[in-house]
Amino acid sequence: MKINNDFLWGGATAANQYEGAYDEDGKGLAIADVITNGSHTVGRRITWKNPVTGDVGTIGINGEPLPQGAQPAVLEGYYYPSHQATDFYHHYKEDIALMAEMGFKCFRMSVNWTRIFPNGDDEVPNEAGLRFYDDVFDELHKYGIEPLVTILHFDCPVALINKYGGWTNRKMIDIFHRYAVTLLNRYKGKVKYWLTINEINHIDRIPVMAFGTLETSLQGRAQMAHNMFVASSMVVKSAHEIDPENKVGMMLAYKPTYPLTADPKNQILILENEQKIMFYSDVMMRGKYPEYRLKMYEREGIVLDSKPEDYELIEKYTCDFLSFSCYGGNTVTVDETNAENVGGNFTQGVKNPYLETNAWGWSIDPYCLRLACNTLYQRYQKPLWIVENGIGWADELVDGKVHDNYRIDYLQKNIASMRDAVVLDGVDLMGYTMWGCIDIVSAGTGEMRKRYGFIYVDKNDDGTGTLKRIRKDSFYWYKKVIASQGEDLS
Ligand code: BGP
Repeated sequence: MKINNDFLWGGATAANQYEGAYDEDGKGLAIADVITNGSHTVGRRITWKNPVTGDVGTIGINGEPLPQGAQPAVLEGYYYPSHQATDFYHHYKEDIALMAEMGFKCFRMSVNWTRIFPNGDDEVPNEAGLRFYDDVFDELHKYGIEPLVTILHFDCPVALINKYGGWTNRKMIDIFHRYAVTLLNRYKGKVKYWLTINEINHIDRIPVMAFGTLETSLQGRAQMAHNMFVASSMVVKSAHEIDPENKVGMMLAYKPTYPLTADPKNQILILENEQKIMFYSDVMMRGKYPEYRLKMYEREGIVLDSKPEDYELIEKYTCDFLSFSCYGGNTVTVDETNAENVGGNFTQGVKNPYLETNAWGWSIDPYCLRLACNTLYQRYQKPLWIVENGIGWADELVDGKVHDNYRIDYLQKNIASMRDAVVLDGVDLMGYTMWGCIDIVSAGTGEMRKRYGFIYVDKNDDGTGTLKRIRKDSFYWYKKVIASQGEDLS
């Protein structure tokens, strides 16, 4: 079974986890630049300073608000993985050549907002930042690789947090739109696939880390979501006006959810969990707030600061396609008595007795992609794109080689499941970009040892390492998969 010729095979990354050069060539400070390293057991922290009192401190990344008067800041004595990351900024030519060698048809990356507008809302963009991405896109096109660009991936200029409190403020709508239009104009003809906001539903889990906000209450998060919906619709509108070739996608963190037992209460729990996630795609793909969400707002006394034009924009400018991340299924139960908790992509579930997990508790699920593709395609009937899937593993470099057969095994199962969705079920799937195609910093833990790549990067959790790039066994395997259009998974 083969996948169609025009299918976009490739890999995915994000600027805050890959680029480094956090203060070079005029780049401003972003939220990712003030997030410390952590591990599976020790959470990452956001460091802050109160410029008036001089107090300093940290908060967790799971929705804890910043104290009154505190501003995200780089402090002495902490290690910040984004500052160098795996240094795409100085290695992009070498890295893109390796991606081309694997046969990539596309490469998902994000733009660092603060490379373009150091304070988020500067009068003129930073030419050095714009030029860097010009060079990257030119390099990709040299090899016939199509860029897929995420405009906002776990990013927010710190200056905007300090000035406006972040996305709860309606001012962010126009500021973000202006940033996006700058990219759309500058890279017209070079980029035609865009994603507005990475994993927008993480507003509910990590609003400070992912989007930079001071207000994390339910009301605050509802307002953030609304402002982002309006901003994203404005970007869709402008993208189509600037170049009719442009295709703009939304990006959802999605995973199928399984009930641990046949207790119907588990099914209700799943229904409610799905509503929390699909609220975001319902608005961005169907163009209106779903009834279940409006009812919830009514019950909770949530009132949005909105204008009638917002709803017109949301309705008229839905996304062209839906992209999503999916690493494995999530298992839930109302009765947690004998259930073992496991992690996931910023989610928490229980151990599924039928599924293995990696060292970080993420499930290895041979069916998740077929299930996810079908659920989302049936609901929206719009093209889909799997933009994140993969497995984190503490790879070992032995005699200059990495034998990552566990990664090959995971990908064999996942790609077969994706192929079933396309070939057996007829899902309209635009592409597949394996997450972290080259080793980058883990978003969840800030570690280097949680590696996803086909390409190993010699860099350790403490920041040491030569940054040398080394092909893993999976590199040669993926090359074969792409060359055979997904037929040869052996
Ligand atoms: C998603 C993010 C990515 C990425 C991935 C893997 O939530 O969009 O940025 O990091 O998860 O997660 P982690 O790096 O925590 O293993």
